Amino acid sequence: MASHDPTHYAIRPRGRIGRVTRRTAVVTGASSGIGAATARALAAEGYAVWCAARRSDRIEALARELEGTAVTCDVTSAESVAELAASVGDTLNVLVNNAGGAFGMDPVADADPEDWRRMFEVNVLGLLNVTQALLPALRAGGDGLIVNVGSTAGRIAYEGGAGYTAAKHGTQVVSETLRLELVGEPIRISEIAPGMVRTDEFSVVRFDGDRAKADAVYAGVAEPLVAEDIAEAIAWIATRPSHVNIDELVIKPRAQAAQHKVHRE
Ligand code: 8X3
Repeated sequence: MASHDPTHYAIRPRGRIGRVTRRTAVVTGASSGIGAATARALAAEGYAVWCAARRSDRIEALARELEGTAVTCDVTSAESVAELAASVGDTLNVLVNNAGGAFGMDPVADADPEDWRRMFEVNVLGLLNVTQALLPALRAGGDGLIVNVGSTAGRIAYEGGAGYTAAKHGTQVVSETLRLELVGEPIRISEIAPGMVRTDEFSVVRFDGDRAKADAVYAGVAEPLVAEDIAEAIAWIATRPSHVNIDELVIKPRAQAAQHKVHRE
């Protein structure tokens, strides 16, 4: 995907390669799935990408591939996030708050509060930590963009999903609030809300490694979305001209008309 504006990358340069300037991006949760695909998509658009995640081996391999920077980072740890901010330095153009996840699928009556705590920590408090730490650099960059990876789960409720849907509603509300609070500053706020995306880990993690339960989520669905579908949309958001704020983008596979209305063959 090419930028439609050849001057786009030249705004508030941070790094220089010869005479060419590069815009900068941070992607959290970059070790797999939507995060890794987004890091690749932004690098393909010419961004210098900081790949942040807990699993060092994965992000180091990705950073080598993209000629980016790997930062081992747990978004739920303030110290870890401070190290990410120190690595990024004084200016930043794009922050993709992608780190997140679902743990468990129990009804409210039986849910494990520890699962809920982890979901709130990574999907909401982690997003807060990283956003607070990198806002000064986004401001200083003069042309900042925050893309929060939410979910259709941040728009609706479904049985067994309350912990995750509550957390992703949190992602949505924080995005909306930030847009209000930062208006007038050179920072755009977008939220992308994917529906059914088949990645290597999301459902396997949700069901604590139970592959059969994870596979059942996608059973008979001809073409669930893949991570690259979401990554391309994020790269598109990032390459709009600076005055264009894509507030929110809900993306579902054609087979998913609504959360409960999924065509299975
Ligand atoms: C993932 C979408 O349907 O599993 O964010 O809640 S769903």
